[in-house]
Amino acid sequence: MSQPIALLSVYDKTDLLAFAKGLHDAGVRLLGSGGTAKKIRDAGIPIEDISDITKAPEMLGGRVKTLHPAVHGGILARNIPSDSDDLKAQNISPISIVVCNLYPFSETIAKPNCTLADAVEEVDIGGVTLLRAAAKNHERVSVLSDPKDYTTFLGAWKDGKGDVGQGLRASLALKAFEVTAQYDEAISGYFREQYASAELPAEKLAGPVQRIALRYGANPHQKPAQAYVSEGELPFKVLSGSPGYINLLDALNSYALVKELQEALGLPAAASFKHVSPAGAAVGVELTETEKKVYGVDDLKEPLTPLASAYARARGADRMSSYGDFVALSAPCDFATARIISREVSDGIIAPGYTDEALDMLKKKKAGKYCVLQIDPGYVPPSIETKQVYGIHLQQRRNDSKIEPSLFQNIVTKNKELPSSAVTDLIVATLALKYTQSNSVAYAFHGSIIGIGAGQQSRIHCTRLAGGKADLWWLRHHPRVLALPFKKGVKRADKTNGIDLFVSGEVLEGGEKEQWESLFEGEVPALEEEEKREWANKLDGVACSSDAFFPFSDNVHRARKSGVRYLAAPSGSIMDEECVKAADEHEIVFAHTSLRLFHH
Ligand code: 93A
Repeated sequence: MSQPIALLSVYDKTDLLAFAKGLHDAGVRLLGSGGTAKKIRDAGIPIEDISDITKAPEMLGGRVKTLHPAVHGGILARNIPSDSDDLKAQNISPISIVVCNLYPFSETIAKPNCTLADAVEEVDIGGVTLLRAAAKNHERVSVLSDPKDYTTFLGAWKDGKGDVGQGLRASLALKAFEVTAQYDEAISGYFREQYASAELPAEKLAGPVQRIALRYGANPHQKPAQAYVSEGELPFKVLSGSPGYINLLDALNSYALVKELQEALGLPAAASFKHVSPAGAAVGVELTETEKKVYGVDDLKEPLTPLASAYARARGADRMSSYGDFVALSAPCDFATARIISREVSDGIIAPGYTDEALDMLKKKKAGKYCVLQIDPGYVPPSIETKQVYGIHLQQRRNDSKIEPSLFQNIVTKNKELPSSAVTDLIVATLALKYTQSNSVAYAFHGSIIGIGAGQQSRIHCTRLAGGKADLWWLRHHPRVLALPFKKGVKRADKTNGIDLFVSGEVLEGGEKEQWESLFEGEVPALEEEEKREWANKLDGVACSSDAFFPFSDNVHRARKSGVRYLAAPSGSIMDEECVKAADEHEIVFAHTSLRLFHH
């Protein structure tokens, strides 16, 4: 057998001499690129220059050192007759070991004075090629990309008399692949930032738009910020305004929700998002005259289209939370829907399209700064999603579970009567949870979320929070609320606030009390506890869903207080039986879904 050959080309020369000596002592012939060979030779260890085998000098100031068929033929040749013949014909010797680490690209660009030219020179070409070629051919070749592996490798080489074994070659190859992947990511990230700069609006970039610069991240001091896809183009266009980081989190989560709602129920759907959870979500179920009043759309001249009904419901269920919302629509935005949005304080919208007149109206909002995004309804996100937290990549299969009527078939209570309207509400509640920060519990009625408890660590707090919101929503239907004598000219947002203070029974004093009273013609006596209780008893048929099992029956009892008759949650708690018993006590229909829906 001919003498094994190791090719060494390293930027980081940590522990290089000891390793080179070890290899030489083990009978390995050494080849090195310029600086690497010099260092080893200067230490008295025999090594040849790569240029001795390529018969070509390093050139272009070091840009071409190892890029040569004599090198890559030697690395990539398999142990098969045709490859051996090719090597023989070209007088090339096979290489068994590649030792290489790369120019420090990330460290260079992190320096405050790094210029574009500095960065360009740090893009390692030959080293990446060495690593990838050797990793590709790991069936025969060992690739060392990290000085920390030198000692283990040398030990294995000696023990195996020149064969370190397939297991070690495979793990070294994987490491090399990871190194080149990270290296490429750092390079593309840097150039993305340089060449798709903030001054260049997304629409004006040549070719498909892969990236948009964002004003800032979650907070104004978090700059730079961007949104991009690593392949293809972004599935949405910015028609107006300039989205921020949280706008996009809202837009992408809320669109996913409305798209699924429409698919599941065959009705146009809308959502009103705040801080990456729905404040409201609904499908286009027609509104009663009372509901129109409660949702603040009774004065609209335009008849409500199904899409407009969906948004009126989504926006109107919790008007306090929806203030400054991000809107998502499952169908192209029509004039009636745009008209509702135009009167509200809102941050932006995402929809698969806009009629001309709807777009004109939306573009005028916020003095032209309203964010209008158009998403490709045919877009299918990748099945694997990755995010980075504190420097660590976390990867998972996307939550592609389908929320459909069959999910609620396993009814575990005595009462098993689940009408189709309740199935619709359970789908609305459950789908909303799929896109709500966990823990979460949602109540739904008439195709609309009426209360949602998001992001609480304790489930009962979610159930109470959502129930409390549902209670306020219901109190807003109280005849005394509908007849509140607001003065002419009181702004919509002030009315919303005034009603919220009235129904929540907040005790007002001093200036706040005066201000509240100034909204009305004449005196407005408070809603008495007894009146509230009586009214609460009139609500029935509400659906409630939970993103994970109920750990205690208190959740079931609490839900009933807000008119819940239909309940859905995964099973799995040791208290399941207690929860079912509580549901039976209230004649609730309880479906065990066996589907957990945490969302973070
Ligand atoms: O500029 S390069 O991309 N061109 C090459 O052909 C090449 N081959 C190896 N840089 C190249 N290398 C890199 O040189 C290696 O990745 C290593 O980081 C460095 C070692 O250079 P030297 O042996 O001259 O110190």
